[in-house]
Amino acid sequence: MGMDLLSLYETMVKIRLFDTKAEELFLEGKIPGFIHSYVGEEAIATGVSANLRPDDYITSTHRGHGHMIAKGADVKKMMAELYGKKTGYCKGKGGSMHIMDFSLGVLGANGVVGGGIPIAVGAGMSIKLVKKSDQVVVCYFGDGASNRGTFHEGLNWASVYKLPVIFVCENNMYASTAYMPETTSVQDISSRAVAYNMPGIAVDGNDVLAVYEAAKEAIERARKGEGPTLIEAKTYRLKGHFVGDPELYRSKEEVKKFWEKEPIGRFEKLLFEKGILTEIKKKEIWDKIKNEIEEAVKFAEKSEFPPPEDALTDMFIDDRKYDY
Ligand SMILES: Cc1ncc(C[n+]2csc(CCOP(=O)(O)OP(=O)(O)O)c2C)c(N)n1
Repeated sequence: MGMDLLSLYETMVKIRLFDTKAEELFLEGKIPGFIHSYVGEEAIATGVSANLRPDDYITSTHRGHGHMIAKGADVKKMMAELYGKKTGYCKGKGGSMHIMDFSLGVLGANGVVGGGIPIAVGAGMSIKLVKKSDQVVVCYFGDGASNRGTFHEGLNWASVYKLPVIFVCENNMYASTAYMPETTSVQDISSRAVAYNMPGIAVDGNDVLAVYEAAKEAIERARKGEGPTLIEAKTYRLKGHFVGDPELYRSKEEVKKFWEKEPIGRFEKLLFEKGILTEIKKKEIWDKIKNEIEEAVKFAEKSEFPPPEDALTDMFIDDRKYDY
């Protein structure tokens, strides 16, 4: 991708509008399962992905729509997947939390907290030992996941083998109802990198350019074979843990305070100051993307559900054909 400021802005707006629409559709009862909104965290996936090549990999989480969109996903196929339709990325059998597409380098979103970490480390091993290429893997996870064993084991392994993995902790201050300072032994999750002998960088996760710069450096190191980095992007979860969350664990005032720091409005201000964005251009961009999302909804609604007899297809692979 690269750092074209307007394209960073467009990506953030697309993520915002996709998740805002998904929330609306879920509340109307059109989408089954769960929706975990990425609203407020758009700068992270956008800033990171702008440094990635199409052949680089990512692993994602239950809050992964933004990761997919930033990696270049088609919102039509994403929306169809949320609806559980045959035309979706996983033929409707993955849903919001399990979208994947190997052709985009998306090794999977994951409903298991911290579940993407060993997958990313495994992909790092394959790049280093089998493919011997300069691809990298970005591994997204939350502050809650950084308290799981997979995080500690994964970082240790990646460091020992100097794997090209960039661990991106999206610290949005909450792990469902748990407030991060009450559940986590350190103030900065990035400081945990010391224990695994890798650089640890804390960055303002609501500043897309700061994220871009931190990711650029980490990705360049990884491509050169200098090993993994832990980036902690400090942000805030502006919506409930899932759509429908009564949010009894935090005050409305706290949420309101963080809305004032949300990443899109903040970046917009800079773009206006630089004369890159005007009111007309802004409206044009929002209208274009709104239209794209509306088209995606129409596509999803028109598509068919997978037939019941397909329930067990695509669930398992015949691994006898692989030579390990
Ligand atoms: C192994 C595991 N434990 C618990 C859960 C239930 N759960 C789902 S999301 C979540 C919180 C995750 O918090 P965090 O990693 O900070 O990500 P965030 O939701 O803030 O993006 C929990 C505990 C789960 N899905 N998997």
